[in-house]
Amino acid sequence: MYKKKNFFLSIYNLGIIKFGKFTLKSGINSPVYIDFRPIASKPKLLIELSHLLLEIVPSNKFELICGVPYAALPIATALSLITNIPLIIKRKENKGYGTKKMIEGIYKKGQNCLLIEDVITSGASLLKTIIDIEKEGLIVKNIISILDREQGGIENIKNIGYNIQSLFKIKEVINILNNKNILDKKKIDDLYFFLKKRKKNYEYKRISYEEKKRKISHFIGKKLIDITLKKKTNLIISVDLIYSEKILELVRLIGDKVCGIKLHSDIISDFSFSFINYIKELSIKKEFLLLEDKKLCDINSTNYLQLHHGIHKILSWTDIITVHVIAGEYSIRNLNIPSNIGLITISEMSSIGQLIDDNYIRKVLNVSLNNPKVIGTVAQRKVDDRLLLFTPGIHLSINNYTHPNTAFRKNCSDFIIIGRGIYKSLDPVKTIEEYRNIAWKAYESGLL
Ligand code: 5BU
Repeated sequence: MYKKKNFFLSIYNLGIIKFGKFTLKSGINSPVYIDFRPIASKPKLLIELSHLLLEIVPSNKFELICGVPYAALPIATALSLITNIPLIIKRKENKGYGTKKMIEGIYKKGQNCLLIEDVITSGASLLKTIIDIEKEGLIVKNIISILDREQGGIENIKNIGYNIQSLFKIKEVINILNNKNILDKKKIDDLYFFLKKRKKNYEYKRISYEEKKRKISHFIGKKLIDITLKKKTNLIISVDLIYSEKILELVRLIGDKVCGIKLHSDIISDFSFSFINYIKELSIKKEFLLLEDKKLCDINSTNYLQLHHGIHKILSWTDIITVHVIAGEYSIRNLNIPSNIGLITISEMSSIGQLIDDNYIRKVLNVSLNNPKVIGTVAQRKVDDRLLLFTPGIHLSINNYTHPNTAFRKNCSDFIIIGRGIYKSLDPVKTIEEYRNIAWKAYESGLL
């Protein structure tokens, strides 16, 4: 214990804990930020840390070592050097060329790999590493995190069957600092308040539609929320059918239960403006908005032409249009979009193997927040509360899809987009009622 305490005080002096207001990778605000990277520059402390880790899991219990990138890499390297046990490296993203391997180094299927994480919060980054390591046929028998923020990450990882231990717990290190009179009372109170407030299993407290309506400024975003609250539905159905009569048939059946109907107008084989008149009429009668999933992605002048010309004339009927902003913020400026039409940017896609990374997402969120035409974004994670969050890739029973509970409670989504789950259902009316109940309850329980 003495060794541990002294070690902690030495690393604390390197500035690994900062107090203030921080937004964590997961989107939540925290009064404390912990960063183990400075230890990389202190070889003696790395060695000391390695010995402490070996007291938790001795070297005869593993054949390989891997650190969750990036902060745990030097720690894992030090452990490898003092034990002479080989290191493997997990990439954050694959190179996109060559072998496309996520794990680098020399290893054989069936080998037992010790995983090191620096700080565990929800366990999400750790889980990504576990998945990539297991894909290579390796076995993860033991995981050590240096510090547990006591926000449910350890339980999350244990719940899915892994043996994980932590060198320090946040409350333990607060005590160490407190006993040395290093922290003032306010900092300690803020920290305890924060730790108490965060729910178990790391589900965020989401904000209500009413509060969100106050945060956003675009008319069409507010209208979508009004419809949602009035009809008590946060479902947008993607009617990806290729004949207009089939689309209308389904929309007549389910229009009452949705806040939006999403179309890909360019897949409709018999697209016509009489179809548009019918669906527009339905959208007024049954009160839902129309979304055209155009995914504009070109330079500004081409985006302009695609919006204002061509056979679909989407600006003449849609309420919302989706856009990729890969061409940058100017690609969606001055497009002469009427004030009653909103844009939804695409920050992240739902497909397995999508090429978007964290940096790109951050940049899209910035572009979105700085363009008054943008009402929200598509993503598979929590984003800024000033944007409406739309989540596709939803299904109640298919594994690769996201469940509405995850979308609303964990990711704080505002609307889920469902396609095949409804239009391929043998009884779409019954199925949509099921989705609607589950999704509404998931939204409401996220508020608690
Ligand atoms: P599904 O049948 O529920 O998988 O249909 C989802 C719809 O949402 C479909 O029209 C896609 O084009 C659309 N989509 C998506 O699935 N994932 C994304 O990331 C984006 C759009 Br953006």
